[in-house]
Amino acid sequence: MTPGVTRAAPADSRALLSGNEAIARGAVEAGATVAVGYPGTPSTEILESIADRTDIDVRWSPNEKVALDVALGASLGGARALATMKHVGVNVAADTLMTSAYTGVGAGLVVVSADDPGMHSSQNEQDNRHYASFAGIPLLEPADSAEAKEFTKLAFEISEEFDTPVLVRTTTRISHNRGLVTIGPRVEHHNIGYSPNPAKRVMIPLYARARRPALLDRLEKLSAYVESSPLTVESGGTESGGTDSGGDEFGVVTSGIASSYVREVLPRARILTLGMSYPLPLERIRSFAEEVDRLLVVEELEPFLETRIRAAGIAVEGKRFFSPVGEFSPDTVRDGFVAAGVLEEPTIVAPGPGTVVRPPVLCAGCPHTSPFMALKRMGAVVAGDIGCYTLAALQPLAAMDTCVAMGSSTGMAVGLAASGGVEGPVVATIGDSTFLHGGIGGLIDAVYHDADITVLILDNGTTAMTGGQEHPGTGTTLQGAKATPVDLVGLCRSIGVQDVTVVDPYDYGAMYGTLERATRRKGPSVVITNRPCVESPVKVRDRPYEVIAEACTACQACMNLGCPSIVWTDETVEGRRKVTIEATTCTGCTLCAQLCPPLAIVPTAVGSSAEPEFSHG
Ligand SMILES: Cc1ncc(C[n+]2csc(CCOP(=O)(O)OP(=O)(O)O)c2C)c(N)n1
Repeated sequence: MTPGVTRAAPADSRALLSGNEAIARGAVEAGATVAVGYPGTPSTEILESIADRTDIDVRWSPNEKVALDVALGASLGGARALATMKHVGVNVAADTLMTSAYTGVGAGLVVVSADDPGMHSSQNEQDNRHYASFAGIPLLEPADSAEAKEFTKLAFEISEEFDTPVLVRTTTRISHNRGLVTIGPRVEHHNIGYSPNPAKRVMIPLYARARRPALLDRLEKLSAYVESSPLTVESGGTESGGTDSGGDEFGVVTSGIASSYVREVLPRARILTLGMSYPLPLERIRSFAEEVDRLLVVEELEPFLETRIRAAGIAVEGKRFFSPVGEFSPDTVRDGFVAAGVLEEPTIVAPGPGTVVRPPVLCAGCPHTSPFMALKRMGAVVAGDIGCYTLAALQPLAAMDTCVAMGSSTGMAVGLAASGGVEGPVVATIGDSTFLHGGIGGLIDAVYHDADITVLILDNGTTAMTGGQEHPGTGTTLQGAKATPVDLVGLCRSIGVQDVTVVDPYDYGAMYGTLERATRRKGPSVVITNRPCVESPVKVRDRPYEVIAEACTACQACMNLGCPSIVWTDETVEGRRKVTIEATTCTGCTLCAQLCPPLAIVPTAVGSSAEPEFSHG
């Protein structure tokens, strides 16, 4: 759990907060009493930063849909509620989101979508502003931490005033950058009580039909609101003559992080920054456009603003100059303005050595390593999933055939087996958090259709990929309470899987043998690994191993593990390099020793200089 920076800061002081911490602070000051989400970069720290508050019920849900369901339920029950997730998480929650626009809210309901342009840590770079227009709900886009806090507070008010969920959309640079934020007091928002209203909340066709015009009517009111809202800010335009003059030659419409880049690159230009970008303040934009010769839109990813502005009959240019692909930076924005002919200086690329690009690898001693070695050796077709173990797609393990969306592995394995076109065993590999998030349905389908697949649940007791969050299988909640852990073996058996085996992934022979037997079986089987993540709070370390240099034949079998603790030496045998082990990072998992044909890898001797301090897990 990340320490609660926002909680520590006294009211009326200033603090340097990340956008995520600022959003959390906004919810705190708005008096939210329920905050719920599912981890996902770049959104995770929002909830973590307020996890130790006693006045807010802060929770991880098994997935984003449940998180939004909980938040909507809490809102209808009279509590201000915050739901947080990464952009792809909104896909999971979309079913609820779309219809929550019909039901409206009780107390304020704010949904945060943290998007990831450039895919730093994601499987796609979808632009979730579209969800606001798709669902018909208002969209706020903060441009820095200070706005992240203020907009979140305002979002609760808009939610209640217009009876709608409000989407606050950030991107990685907003979520993770730090900026000065003025800390205000928490204004307690006492529960407004639950008032039953089935005609508004039971969305059977009869009632839902009446809510659709209500939704459109609300959007009209929001359109009127945004026209005079201080969320739309005009800046620049103080000087005239030449490019970047602040004159009338051109004006820029922008939102979110792109607006910060525009202000950095063209500090004097006329800029209209949209804090609320759905619905759009089209009349404000129209009058702004009339005051300038050319209107440019600078927005990251999709032409969301550009398309709507053009559809309103306003001449505008944007994606011709500013790419819809990847993340912006001041440099790419500068290049766009040069291409548009409003700026003459091209980007100067600073000379320098740059950073060394290292391919990501699984940690030393990661319990996900040996299952993938075994699967590769077996020639299995592996439907992978999303988690640390996705790194097994890369060399040297290179043992994954597909990876699409969280929880998809189980269903995709069923489909691969049903295709009739796959030779060899079909195995779905899925982490414990991901299995509970979205993988169970595919396993139920495997039982239902008696699919010849094996589901390998890589249970490391945490949500490692996003930094080690609790989940329903860990036995603890985000706020540190003890919980009943989901019994994975019992769960799999209860849905009808006959063959469920738990295996130690640090025993390569057992791992291989178990998978081989399970995949030979007709019908679905489940194999569950049982070693905790090496980065878990209780570090699992044993005596480190070392290579007896004289015994090493440079066969390099151990290198197939891709363990970052095993490194080359300069000593060679027939042109092949021998290896050694970094004792400081070796966890003593023993896998390399198990794989070493000449038995050249052994535990360090007690008291040897290579032996760091270690603790038994
Ligand atoms: C819909 C969605 N929500 C959240 C994420 C972020 N995310 C990626 S992997 C992962 C879970 C990883 O945990 P687990 O399955 O236990 O595997 P581990 O990393 O521990 O090996 C999460 C939350 C995502 N990619 N997609």
